[in-house]
Amino acid sequence: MNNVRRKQNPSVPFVVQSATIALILISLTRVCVADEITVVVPHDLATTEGNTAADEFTDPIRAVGIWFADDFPEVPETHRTITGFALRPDAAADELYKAVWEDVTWRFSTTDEEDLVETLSENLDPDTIQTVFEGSREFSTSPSPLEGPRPFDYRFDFQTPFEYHPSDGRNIVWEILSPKGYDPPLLDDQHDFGEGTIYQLGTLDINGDHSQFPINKSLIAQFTFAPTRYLGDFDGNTILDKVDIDALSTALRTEHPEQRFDLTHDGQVDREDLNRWVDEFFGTWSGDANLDGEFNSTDLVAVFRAGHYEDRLVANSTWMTGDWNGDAEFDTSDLVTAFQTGGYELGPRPGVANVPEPMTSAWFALVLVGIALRARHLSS
Ligand SMILES: [Ca+2]
Ligand SMILES: [Ca+2]
Ligand SMILES: [Ca+2]
Ligand SMILES: [Ca+2]
Repeated sequence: MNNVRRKQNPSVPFVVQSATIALILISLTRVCVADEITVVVPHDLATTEGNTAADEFTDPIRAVGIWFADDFPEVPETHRTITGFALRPDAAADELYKAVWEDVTWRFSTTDEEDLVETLSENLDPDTIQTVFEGSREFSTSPSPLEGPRPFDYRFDFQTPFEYHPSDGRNIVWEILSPKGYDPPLLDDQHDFGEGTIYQLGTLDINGDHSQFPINKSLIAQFTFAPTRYLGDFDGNTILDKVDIDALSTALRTEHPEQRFDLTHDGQVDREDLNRWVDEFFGTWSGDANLDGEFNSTDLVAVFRAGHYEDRLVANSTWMTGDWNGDAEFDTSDLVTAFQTGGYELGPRPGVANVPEPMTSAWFALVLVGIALRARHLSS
């Protein structure tokens, strides 16, 4: 299973060896986090102290809350990815806080509803629900400033980003599952909305579904929005690279793939998702094996040098060794995919408004012949 790579052929011409070395050196990545932005919800309480939410739970707890699309300030259309949020300790929390929450799960979804209903599960939309964090997390808070509200330092950084844009008009619903309970600091929340509405609710029975404590206040939160391409960072290392696209390709071939690989949000993980990663998130062409942002002869030399073209090893190929349609093989269908996309020797991918026409079939046939000849030369 692990030894699928072929041995290096010592008779490969020096020029190809150099190209292979160059491939390794110039492989690029896309950094995702450089232009994150943060926004406070509700925005009119960004610099104003709210009420006090005094809750302590040392029993198992399951809790749900809501934030409203209308309460978000303007967020650029290019930033549709929430990478985390932070809560603000209340000004009355005069002690520094430090604690570890063990084995917690946070889930996000969206809703068209104006408030919550007391059956917890009915608030989470099965079409949009996504686990954004699972595991243990340490929290600590900073000393209070002399004036004004405290910093947003009660941070919930996501492992899996959540695609959301307030201009779509849907509200956010979040859920926390904590089998060991937790002991938060006093949190700053927004003003009372009055009786009869529910903006947070929970139960001390983690498997239970009926609310024991509905609350008509919502927490003040600071959200972090990253560029949308952050959705394609599957290993969470803040860069897009071959690890991410290979993870997506593997998901394509998995019977029950994780929902985070559904980049088009259509309920399926398929070639459309691969295309979105390549075209929109990484911003390159199908065929760009070394992910340097261009599809050119360097990529073809590299993939034929790797020697996976129509080899007899099953499911042994990756993006860098010529599998550009996600079936784990490098064969003619990958070349068809890449050349029909039409990026060969066009340089870096332009903006989506300026996508060139696919290559004509005659020119395409000529290129394929050239590739076949080169493949034969390299393998001889
Ligand atoms: Ca990554
Ligand atoms: Ca999809
Ligand atoms: Ca390339
Ligand atoms: Ca393939």
